[in-house]
Amino acid sequence: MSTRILHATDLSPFGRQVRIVLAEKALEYDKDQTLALTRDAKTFGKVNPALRVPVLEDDGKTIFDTRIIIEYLLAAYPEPSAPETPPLAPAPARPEEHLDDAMLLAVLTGLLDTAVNLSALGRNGITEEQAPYLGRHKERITASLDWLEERAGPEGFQPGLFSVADIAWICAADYGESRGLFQAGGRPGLQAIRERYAERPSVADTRPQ
Ligand SMILES: N[C@@H](CCC(=O)N[C@@H](CS)C(=O)NCC(=O)O)C(=O)O
Repeated sequence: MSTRILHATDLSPFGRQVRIVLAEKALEYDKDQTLALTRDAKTFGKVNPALRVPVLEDDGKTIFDTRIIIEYLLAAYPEPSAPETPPLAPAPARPEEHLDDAMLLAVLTGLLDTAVNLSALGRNGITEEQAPYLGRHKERITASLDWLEERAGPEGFQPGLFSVADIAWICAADYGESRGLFQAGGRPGLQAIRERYAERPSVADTRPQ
């Protein structure tokens, strides 16, 4: 039994970002969906007050929030593992581009947060007529995609590296498309990032079926 446990559902797009990094680092772990399915806020809240997964247990630490888990994994396990080219980025942001890279990740997180929210409210039967704020959600998705497209270069978001932003985008795009929330098509830069990494084992092996 591994001492590393990833709490998430198999379909969670945030959990998938962590699974891609774990695969890139060839780190073994056990999956546990119990926390994700816990409806009791008191129990869940003791682990993550946001009541959300993913949560990672590693080396005696309990870590929540995707960005923080990935930052932790990159720092705790700096050795490159996957033989693929380009290599996984050593950190979420490049020191010399720290502000721009941090804002990029903020937009990507906001995009996926908004998509997850829209999907959950849709499942609850909430329509835009009942909650006009849903319209704002949709505008935010379009504005985010347009903004990201302007920054998607031919080698992804960080030339020469498989970046955390590339991972966040791939997971958001696959999720958005599978739920019918948005399409990457029509935005060639963003679409090219997905195609570039579609066959990379960490990406292909974690793609929801
Ligand atoms: N900011 C969080 C968001 C995670 C998130 O939204 N997780 C979803 C699953 S993909 C969740 O747990 N949703 C349950 C809920 O909102 O009650 C992160 O980056 O880890």
